[in-house]
Amino acid sequence: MDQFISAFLKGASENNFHQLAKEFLPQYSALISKAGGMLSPDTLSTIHKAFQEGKLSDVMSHIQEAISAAENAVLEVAVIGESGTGKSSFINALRGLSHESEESADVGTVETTMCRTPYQHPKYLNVIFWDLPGTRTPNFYPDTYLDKVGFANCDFFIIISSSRFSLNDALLAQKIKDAGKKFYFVRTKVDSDLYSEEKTKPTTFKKEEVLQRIRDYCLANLNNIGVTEPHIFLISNFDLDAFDFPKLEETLLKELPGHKRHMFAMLLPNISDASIEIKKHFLQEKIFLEALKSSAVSFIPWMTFISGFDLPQQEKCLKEYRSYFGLDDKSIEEIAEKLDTPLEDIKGQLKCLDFWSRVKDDSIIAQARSAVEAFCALKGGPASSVIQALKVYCGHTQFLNIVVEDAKHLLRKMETVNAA
Ligand SMILES: Nc1nc2c(ncn2[C@@H]2O[C@H](COP(=O)(O)OP(=O)(O)OP(=O)(O)O)[C@@H](O)[C@H]2O)c(=O)[nH]1
Ligand SMILES: [Mg+2]
Repeated sequence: MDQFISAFLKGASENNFHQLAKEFLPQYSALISKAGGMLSPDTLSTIHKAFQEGKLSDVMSHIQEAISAAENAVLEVAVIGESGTGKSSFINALRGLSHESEESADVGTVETTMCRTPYQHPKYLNVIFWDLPGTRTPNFYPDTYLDKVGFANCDFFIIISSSRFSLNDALLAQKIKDAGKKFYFVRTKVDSDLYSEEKTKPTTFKKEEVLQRIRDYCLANLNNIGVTEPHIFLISNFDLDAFDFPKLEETLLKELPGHKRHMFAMLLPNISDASIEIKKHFLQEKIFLEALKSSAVSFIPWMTFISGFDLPQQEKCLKEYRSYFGLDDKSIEEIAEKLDTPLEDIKGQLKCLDFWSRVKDDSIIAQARSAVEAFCALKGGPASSVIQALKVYCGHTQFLNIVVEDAKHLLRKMETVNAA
C-alpha cells in the first residue's frame, strides 16, 4: 500500500494517470478483500475513470464524499423474537455493554420487552438497535407488523429464537423480503444446549454433532414453514467469539451497502483477533483513501494546502483509535476490574497510552521522506505538501498498528482469565 501512495506521487508528477488508474483498482481490491470496503461499485468506477482522465480534483471530491457518507451513515437494526429468546442480550452484546451497565437493555427471565424500544449505540450515535416485541404475542399481525415498527428505516432484521422458529417468524421473513430488506435467523443459547447434552449424554457427547443437529433442525423447521435457503446463525450471547457470531458479522458486513459498512465494522466488539483485524482493515482503507485524496490535492494547482498532522491532531487521532478498539480510559478501567489487576499495571502495559513517546518517534517523518525521495528524487525534490501528505499517512498507520497491538494484548489477557 505504501508503494502505491509513493507510486502515486511519481505517477501524478509525471502525468502518468493511465498507469495510476491501472494500479488503483488492484491495490484497493487487495485492501478490502477481507470484508468489503466503503466505496460502492459505482463510486469505485467513477474514481477509476477520473484517474484515467487525470481529473485529480474529481478524484479528490469523490473520495471526500465517500468518506463523509461512511462517517455519517445511519444504521438501524431490528431485532425481533419471542419473549425470553435473548433479544436484549444480543443487543447489549452488539452495543458492547454488560447486562449490568446502566445503558443496557433490560435482560430477565420474565417478559421484559413489551413494546418496541430503540437503543442507541453508546459510541456511535447514528446506530440504533430496535428491540421489537415477539412474533408470538397476541398483538402480532404480519400484515401490519412491519409498518408498526417503522421498518422502512431498518437496514436489516435479525429474527431470534432460542428453540424453533414460529410460523409468524416465517410470515414476517416473507414480508421483510417483499419489502426488499434483508433478514437473518439467529438461534441463541446454543451454549446451554451443549451444556445439557453433555450433562445428559457424557459418553456420547460430541460438540460438533450437537451443533449440526441444531442447525439441521432449524433448517428443517424453517423449510417446513415455507422459508427456503435461510441464513441461520447459531450463537451464544455469553460467548460471542464461539459458534457462528463471527460468520454473522462477516455476512452482515458483506451484505450492507458500502457506505454503511465502515460504521458497522467500528461497532463490532473486540471478541477475537479476527474482529480486531476487520476493524483495522476498515481503518486502513480510510487512511489510504485520505492519503490518496491529500496526494491528489498536492498536484492540483492552487490547492496545495493540506491539513497537517500537528500535535492536537495526532492526539485526537490516537484517542479516536483507542476508542474504536475499546482502549478509551473508561474501557481500560473496566478491563482492569475484570482482570482484577491494578489499573496502573494495565496502563503500564499499553503502548498507546504513552503519547509523548509516540510523537517523539520521528520515524514517521523519516518514513515519509524516504518514501517520497525514493520516487520523486528525479523531479528535483518533492513538494513539502507531498511530504506532509505522506507524514499524515505514515502517522495514522503507526498509531493504528500500536492500538491494534495493544487491543490484541488485552484480548489475550481477557482470554486467559475467562479460561481459568
Ligand atoms: N445460556 C444462555 N442464556 C441466554 C442467552 N441469551 C440470553 N440468555 C438468557 O435468557 C434470558 C432472557 O434474555 P433476554 O435478553 O432478556 O431475552 P429477551 O428476548 O429480550 O426477552 P423479552 O424482553 O422478555 O422479550 C436471560 O436470563 C438471559 O441471561 C444465551 O445465548 N445463552
Ligand atoms: Mg428484552
